[in-house]
Amino acid sequence: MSKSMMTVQRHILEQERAHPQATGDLTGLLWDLTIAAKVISHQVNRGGLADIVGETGEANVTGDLVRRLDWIAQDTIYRAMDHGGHLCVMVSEESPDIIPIPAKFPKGPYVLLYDPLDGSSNIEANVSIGTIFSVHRRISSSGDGTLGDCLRRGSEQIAAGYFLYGSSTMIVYTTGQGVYGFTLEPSIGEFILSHERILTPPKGKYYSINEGNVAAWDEPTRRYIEYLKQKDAATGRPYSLRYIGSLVADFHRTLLYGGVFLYPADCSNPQEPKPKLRLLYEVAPMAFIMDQAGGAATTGMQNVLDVQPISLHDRVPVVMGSTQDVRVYEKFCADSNRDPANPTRFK
Ligand code: AHM
Ligand code: MG
Repeated sequence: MSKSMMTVQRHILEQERAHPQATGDLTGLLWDLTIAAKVISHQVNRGGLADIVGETGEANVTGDLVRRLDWIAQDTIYRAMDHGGHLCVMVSEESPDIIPIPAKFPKGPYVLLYDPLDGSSNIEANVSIGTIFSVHRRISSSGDGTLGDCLRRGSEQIAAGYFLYGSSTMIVYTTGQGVYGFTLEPSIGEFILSHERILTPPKGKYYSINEGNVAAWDEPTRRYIEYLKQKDAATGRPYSLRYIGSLVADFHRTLLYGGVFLYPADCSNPQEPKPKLRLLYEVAPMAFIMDQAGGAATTGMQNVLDVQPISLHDRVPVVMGSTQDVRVYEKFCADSNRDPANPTRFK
């Protein structure tokens, strides 16, 4: 098969073959996920037509309004993943607790953590949204997966990726052997390799942040963004701002073009900084992908991949993208009075 016609299924299989001890479970679970994503993509594309857009009125675990497409995405992934025998437990943004595998189905060696439809506040404006996933190998020995199987550092991830429902539908994923992107060819319903071995430029020209929150930023973030607005020595121009407000879309652009994506904590009350993005199924998988593409991801004081979650829906500040740009941000933080013992707290 020529490279231009490499399907994601074939690619996942070939990546797993590089590990002679592999059981096929990871391949199976990623295949199942691509099927769920095709269903979600179909529903998202119909968003403006079908009566599926709008709020259900219920609040999800993190207090957001659950939109009907979120619920459809959640249900689609759950039903695609619960019976394959590859998983022992799941975690979703839409569910407060761990999601067990039903007793009637076999349990497998992996844990799946996911955000079924991130960026859903953009749905009605036809803006790109996405599904984010993270895979860990279980640490419990057998039977039902446990909370301990889920509360893991990003550095332990076996695989991570996202589906982007944009002008085309894509999957970008890594199993720790580089980052690859595949675009859905709707006429045949297959994801075809379109982005071979993605590498983020070491330094970028763009920054991506919700600048409306400037009054709530911590001081190093404020100084860093001011710095990016000065004339850059390499280009003779300041960095340009690009912000969609949809993590998968903002991350995807940053991954391909370089630069930095930032979501700092809200420090309106400096005693109680409030990050927004969730570690386990939003930030950690993106950090793994960025790392595999040669970029970096930091909380300001710590590599995102080293952060130990305390609970399922923990949130962390994050700055990720081109390594040189992230290192400069870290320098701004190191020069400030942040408490290194607790990177989400500020003195
Ligand atoms: P969600 O999980 O409720 O969709 O929220 C996460 C989204 C991200 O996609 C995006 O990066 C961020 O929230 C945008 O937040 P803001 O509107 O505060 O800029
Ligand atoms: Mg989300």
